[in-house]
Amino acid sequence: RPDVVCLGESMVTFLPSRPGRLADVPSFTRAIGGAESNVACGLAAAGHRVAWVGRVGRDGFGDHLVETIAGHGVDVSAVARDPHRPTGVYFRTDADRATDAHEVVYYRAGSAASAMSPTTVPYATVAGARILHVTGITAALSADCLALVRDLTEPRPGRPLISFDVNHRPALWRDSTAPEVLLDLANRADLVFVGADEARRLWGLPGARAVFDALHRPRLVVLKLGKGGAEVCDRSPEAYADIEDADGVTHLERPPRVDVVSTIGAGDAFAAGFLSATLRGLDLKARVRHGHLAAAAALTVPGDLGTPPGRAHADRLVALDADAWG
Ligand code: KDG
Repeated sequence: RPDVVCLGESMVTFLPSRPGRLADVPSFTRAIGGAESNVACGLAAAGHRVAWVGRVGRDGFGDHLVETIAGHGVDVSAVARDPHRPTGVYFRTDADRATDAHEVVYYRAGSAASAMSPTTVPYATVAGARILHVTGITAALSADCLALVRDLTEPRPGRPLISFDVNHRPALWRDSTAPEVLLDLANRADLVFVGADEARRLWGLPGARAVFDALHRPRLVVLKLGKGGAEVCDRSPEAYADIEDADGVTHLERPPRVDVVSTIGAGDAFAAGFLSATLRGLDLKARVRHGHLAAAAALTVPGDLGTPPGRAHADRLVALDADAWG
């Protein structure tokens, strides 16, 4: 059985051949995207047994996704093929260097993945894994997909540790329920990843501590601050025993400085690095630093998936003192 199951929609992604408005980009290069399969690929690269659970069309794009993700070492045996609905795709532009603004156009309404439901993905699919990783993207795909995420995150004896990345994609939410729905899902999880911008936009919450205090179930909240690093709040103060400047509850860990090519996929890579170190039982500071290293690899390539340092190399980098980490 896999140690980790990552569930969600993956899409064929079209990356622009040059910067500028979508209206002006003349051609695109095919790549793959999908927040949860990105996390799965990152975990496989770090040497873990991981499965991606999703649904794609019975079409060439579906073949491409399944074959490419399998090629990263991810178990795709539970990926369903839908004979009636297509594989989702999306196009995007390069981000503006100063503002990080970019255009994204999804063609995924009515996609194969949007037909995932508690019936098509029974709990048995994830039972027995150590971690189940899901995101707020799935909640926005359809009522059935939301029901599925709710079902899989129900409190059950012996359920996997639930890792939830809020991943608020405003373009996918057709009504105003995102703040409430995503807060409820975060509250069903054990471990929550959220961007500082998302926490402020969705809930008006200004920091990791504020998010933490607004939730009752998660043991750990990781607030991602982009170039500022990541702030973590943990319910178990002993997790901080080795961190000198920790106040017992909140700790900020800075990232290495890199020349950013594209921020897309960096959050997923961070989650993969963090979860990998979690599976290995590393301390909290090392977990965040492994997240930062994996994110740095994704930040320096145009697509979603970077090539993070191997485990032994990453461990040496993580062990460097604070000067190296800025
Ligand atoms: O996290 C990267 C994802 O945003 C990208 O791969 C596409 O999953 C995606 C989405 O729904 O935005």
